[in-house]
Amino acid sequence: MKTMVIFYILGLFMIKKRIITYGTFDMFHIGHLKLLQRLKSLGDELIVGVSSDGFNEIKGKKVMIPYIQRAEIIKNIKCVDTVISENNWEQKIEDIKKYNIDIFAIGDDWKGKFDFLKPYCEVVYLERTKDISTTKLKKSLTNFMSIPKEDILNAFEIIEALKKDFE
Ligand code: C2G
Repeated sequence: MKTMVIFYILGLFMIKKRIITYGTFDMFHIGHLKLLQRLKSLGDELIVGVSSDGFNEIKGKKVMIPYIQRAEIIKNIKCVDTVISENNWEQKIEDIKKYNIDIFAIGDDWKGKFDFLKPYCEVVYLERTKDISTTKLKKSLTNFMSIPKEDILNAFEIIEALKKDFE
């Protein structure tokens, strides 16, 4: 019994390591997922600031998926514990204090940009996942959508004809 009480008290004092990150997470892809999973492996609790539509306008970023849906997607990622809205550049210090954050972490495309947070918590930059980005996805979609419908239909006809030749 005594041991159990000791363990219980110890558990109470067990310090939970809290991590925070921020991002747009538009057209959620494997790069986003791998980053969130690696972030969670740095500690116990992961808080994600999802950029609001208004903030993305400030960032000059055109977004396909509105905030409400991006936040819902991130909220339902297993390794994410809490989602907050990112509305401006200045809120990070307040968030770090408010959520008692141990680690601020983000992809290394932001390397050095958030070093000003070092007086408040550990700052970590993680390597991005190669060969995947929302920008690239948008470009391929635009290219695909720019192909005239007739050309696509013609291509299918040619493939159909070739298929018959091979049968
Ligand atoms: N990311 C990654 N690998 C990729 C693409 C993205 O690890 N192939 C990471 C980025 O480095 C970032 C996160 O996924 O940490 C979200 O990326 P974006 O949605 O592009 O976020 P961004 O618009 O850069 O917003 O205040 C900080 C900003 O909100 C960051």
